[in-house]
Amino acid sequence: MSSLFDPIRIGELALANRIVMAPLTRNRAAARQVPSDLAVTYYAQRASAGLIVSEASQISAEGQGYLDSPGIYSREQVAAWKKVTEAVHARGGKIVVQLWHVGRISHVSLQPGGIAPVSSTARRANGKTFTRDGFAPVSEPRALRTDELPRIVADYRHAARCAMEAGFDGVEVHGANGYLLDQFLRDSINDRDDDYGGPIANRARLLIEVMEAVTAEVGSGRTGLRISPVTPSNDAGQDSDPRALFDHVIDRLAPLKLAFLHVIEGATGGARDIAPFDFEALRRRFKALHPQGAWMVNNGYHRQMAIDVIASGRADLVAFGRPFIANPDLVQRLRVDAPLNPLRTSLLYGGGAEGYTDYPSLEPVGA
Ligand code: 8OZ
Repeated sequence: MSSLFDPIRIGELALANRIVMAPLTRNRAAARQVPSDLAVTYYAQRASAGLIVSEASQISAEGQGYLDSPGIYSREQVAAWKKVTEAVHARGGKIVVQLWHVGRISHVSLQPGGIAPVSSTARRANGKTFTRDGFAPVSEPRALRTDELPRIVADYRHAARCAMEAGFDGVEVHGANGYLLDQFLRDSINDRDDDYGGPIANRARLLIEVMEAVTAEVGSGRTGLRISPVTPSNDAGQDSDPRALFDHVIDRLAPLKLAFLHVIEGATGGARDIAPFDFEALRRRFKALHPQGAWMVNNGYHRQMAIDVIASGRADLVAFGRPFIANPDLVQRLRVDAPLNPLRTSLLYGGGAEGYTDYPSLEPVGA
């Protein structure tokens, strides 16, 4: 029987345990979307995770949708991320960067030149984002032309190359939560009539092209993908047949031999049973077609659920989000069944050290 606390090898990565720090948006980047020195401390404090997936980091200036989220496309960003990866590695941890393009979940004030954000569609999402002037409704997007999509794929590939230069152990492509790739996947959003809209094979095309480009750049054994088959966040609605959609994605990804698939069960940060979906059937299909790939689960796991899901073989890795914000030594606390620090939710997004690097460990870090 496997234990949550046992080491595991996934692709090229040897992990000390099966506990993953989930990607967590914190909106504390400095000017020009450069990770701050506080981020170095924050990630280093959490390096006992078997694997850290960094906060979502935009692949291009156009990919940004929230104030002060970091990027992974400029020299300056790469140099700053290098300090993060070195600090995590110095403490024996592993870290991949999450590659993000928000698509239509953005605001003109966050876009280069103040122009419309891009998407699969020209229809605006019903939602808000956080800008320099506070919360604002997201802007009306411009539908990407077919001939622009190779440039989007190239932007992912460029960001993947930057990730390797920054010393990351790999990358996770953000295919979830109603952002650009999900805006192509779901027929609740994608209203295109070109080769990237309509049937499932067309809606999945951009994601597959992105995964091919990213794996070509960093290697399959260092690449993962995050999906959220039924998460309605960011006005994503529900696809008419998420089972068929994600079966197709899993089938098409098989030749790429990914290191892991990261699956959000239910609504991220919300109910696990938001909409009916047979995650276990998806897992079995993944395992049949991707024998080398790790199945990473996420959303609302507490200690016993995580121990049980690993022991039963229904997952290889468990990603914790909010518990990792409030508990830098979450692995140790889970190991000894210690109480967890409460999360200060008012300090999640933006600001400085408070609510970021000041959560206490059981033992002083480094002791
Ligand atoms: C919370 C706030 C802003 C962005 C996601 C990247 O849901 C996010 C995100 C979460 O995937």
